[in-house]
Amino acid sequence: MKRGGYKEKYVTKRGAALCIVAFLFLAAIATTGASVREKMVANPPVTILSEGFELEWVEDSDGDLAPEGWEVDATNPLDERHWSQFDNELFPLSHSGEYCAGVWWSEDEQNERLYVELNLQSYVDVGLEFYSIYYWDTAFADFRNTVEVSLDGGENWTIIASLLNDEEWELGSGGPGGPGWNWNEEPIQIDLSQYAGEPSVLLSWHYWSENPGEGGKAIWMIDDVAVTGVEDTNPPTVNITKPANAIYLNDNKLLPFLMPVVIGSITVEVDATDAEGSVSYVEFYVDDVLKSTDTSAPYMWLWNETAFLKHTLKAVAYDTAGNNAYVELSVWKFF
Ligand SMILES: [Ca+2]
Ligand SMILES: [Ca+2]
Ligand SMILES: [Ca+2]
Repeated sequence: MKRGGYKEKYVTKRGAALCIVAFLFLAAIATTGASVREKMVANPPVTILSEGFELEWVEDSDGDLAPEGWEVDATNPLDERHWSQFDNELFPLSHSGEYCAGVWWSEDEQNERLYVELNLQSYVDVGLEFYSIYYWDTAFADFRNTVEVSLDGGENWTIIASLLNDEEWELGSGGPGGPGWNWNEEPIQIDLSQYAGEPSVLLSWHYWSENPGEGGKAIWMIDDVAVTGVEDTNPPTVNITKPANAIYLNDNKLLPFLMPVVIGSITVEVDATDAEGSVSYVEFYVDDVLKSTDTSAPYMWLWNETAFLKHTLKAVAYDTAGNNAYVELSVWKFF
């Protein structure tokens, strides 16, 4: 009887285990997981900013005259030694039209900035082009004509081109200015792609000296500023890498299985990449209820809520342009 009792118990346990396995097998047939992908579309470049300085300048946020929507930061005591609108009636300095933007030199301090805000959130392959008049001869060692970028609203600026100091920009044969001048002969072309995806990029033309208190040594004119970019319309690619088709016990993979079976808590891991643009964040859902958002790779969420039976795990990846893609996975969860 003793032996029979043991056997009976054993059979019952084995039967129950078989039942669960059979149940899971049947469930596996109904389980689907699919990654939604769209075909990559290559878009032509579009104009993000175009400025020929032909319209009358208006007051900026603190009363300086600037092109509409632009800002001028001024140091020199004289308004006409700040960045200003230059008329060809004085001297033909524009690249096209009647006007350009420029700074005239002064004996007094000049730390003169002209800048505009760009929203590059939806773009990739961003490029800047403008025409310019400047004296690149190395005689003025301390003097700077720099193109700069700020990502923190103007607190910190990064020089992306130093026209008087980088050999790369020793352009032009002089025009009416003579040798050492670039006189609107070739466009200045600067790649801004490293700032693609950024919602607020300040782009500045900065006329200044390494010696505080000094004025500039030569005029600097710019015209026909153009910023172009390619619109990112391609969503990221997203995959749930954990849980995979396996049985997990308290976040540890026990053995491969036909589908994900999770006993206890699990760290859900998602791989999200973007062939065009960059991934901004990943959302984690269980049965269409948002559980967590991760803004930096590796994208993870600890699913430690008690749950039983079949649930739909969904990960949605967004790029900086707002394009998104999702992947769904049926997961059997116990405890
Ligand atoms: Ca112009
Ligand atoms: Ca101002
Ligand atoms: Ca994208």
